[in-house]
Amino acid sequence: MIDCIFCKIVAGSIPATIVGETERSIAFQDVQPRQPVHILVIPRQHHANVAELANNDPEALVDLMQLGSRIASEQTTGHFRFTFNTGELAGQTVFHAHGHITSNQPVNS
Ligand code: DGP
Repeated sequence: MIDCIFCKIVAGSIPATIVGETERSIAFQDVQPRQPVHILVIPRQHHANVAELANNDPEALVDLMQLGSRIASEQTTGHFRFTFNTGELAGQTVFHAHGHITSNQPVNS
């Protein structure tokens, strides 16, 4: 998608601090962290939200969850949230499916 900021991160045309990746998914630092750990995990392919991802490409969703769980185990003490804002009225502002990993328990705390 031409105007999708996360597609541009996937393409490498805008920078991001990437913390992990697979063939299907990328994890990177949120630009406006709300917790000491705040990572976004996205599918490389564009889907508007997690519900569409689940319906259209469930294997990609599993891959995203596995990558996110691995990053969370590396960066937190094992206490974290993994959330998907879905829809504008639920707070979604970027319409490329993404999970937020947030934690106030970074691994060195
Ligand atoms: P949501 O509100 O659930 O759609 O979350 C979108 C998140 O994306 C928000 O926490 C800020 C983050 N974000 C927006 N633009 C960029 C960007 O260009 N780079 C990075 N790393 N994060 C971004």
